[in-house]
Amino acid sequence: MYAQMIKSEATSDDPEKLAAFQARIDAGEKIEPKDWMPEGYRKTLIRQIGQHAHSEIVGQLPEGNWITRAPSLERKAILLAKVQDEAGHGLYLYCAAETLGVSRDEMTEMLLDGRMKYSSIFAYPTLTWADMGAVGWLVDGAAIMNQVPLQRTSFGPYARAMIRICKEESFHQRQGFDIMMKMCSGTPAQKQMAQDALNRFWFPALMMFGPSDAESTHSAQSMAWKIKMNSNDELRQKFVDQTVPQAEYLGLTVPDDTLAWNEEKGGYDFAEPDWDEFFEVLKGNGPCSVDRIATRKKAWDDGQWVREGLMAHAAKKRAAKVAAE
Ligand code: FAQ
Repeated sequence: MYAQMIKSEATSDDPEKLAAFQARIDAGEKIEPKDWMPEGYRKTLIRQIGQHAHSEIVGQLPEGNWITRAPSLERKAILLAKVQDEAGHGLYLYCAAETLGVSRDEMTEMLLDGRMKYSSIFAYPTLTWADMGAVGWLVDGAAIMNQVPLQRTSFGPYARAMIRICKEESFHQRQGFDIMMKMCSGTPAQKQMAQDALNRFWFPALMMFGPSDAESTHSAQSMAWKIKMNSNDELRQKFVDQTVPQAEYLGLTVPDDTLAWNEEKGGYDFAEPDWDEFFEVLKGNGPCSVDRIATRKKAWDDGQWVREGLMAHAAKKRAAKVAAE
């Protein structure tokens, strides 16, 4: 079905319908699944929402890694709840994408065979407990910066899913910052562990917003369709401006010698991440890329019997209903 949709994108949309559609977007109306939409709009949404869903699901892995090793029962319960929230986010987002005519199975297959991506940040390892703090503080912090504006995105199911997701991400960000505060007010070794986590996660967190505006292939069209509300560089700048004072409050040093407040622009000047590294991660060459996909593939294969059982049950119920009619 998805393959058919991609084919049909080649047929150009009716210009009158396109103009009426753009007028609805410009007037701030929400587009709902059964409304007419350009094939490019549908395809872009499937790509973005599907990749977002995959990111939430794959994003459970680096933190799931620490559930059994959390330093106290309370920390374990909090981390467990957070990781379960991420699973919930993935499920709402898969549902939102399914309203566009793609199935969850198809999206999963595309993730596993490399046709769909997941956020670059989850290709990095979580080496110490302080990484749980850095992930909550920086990764959820970056996710919120990107997702709060998406509550106003033009596609109704996506915008509505974002409302709940953002509330939960705010809790996640706070719990991460709380871990960092504890580590930074602990022993010198604990504070050093927090600094090391910041050193390793700073640039990968900046990469979460995507390539620079000059390199972004989708931004212009996605912003015209209000699938994206801000450019990648705008959000990256806002994230740096918000996060640097938080690092100062913690007594940590952002690992960027060039970082300086720029009075004129009212924001920080900062170093770009290593974009070669980013594009390597996107190609599946991140430090944990192979492991992440192998883990998802194993989960998918292990769940085969459940899917078959559900289908057999549904077929049996259908047959019983037909026999009774
Ligand atoms: N990683 O033209 P653009 C989270 C790709 S949720 C991987 O700028 P676009 C919660 C992009 O797909 C994190 N790929 O693309 C959590 C495109 O390739 P394609 C996920 C990336 O779509 C926290 C190409 O580069 N959030 O963290 C990345 O307009 C803690 C060109 O780029 C979302 O998905 C990247 N970082 O803008 C969970 C939010 N950046 O597809 C667990 C929604 C770019 O043509 C624990 N998504 N690419 O092959 C978005 O806002 C956008 O899709 C962007 C990228 C901003 C990510």
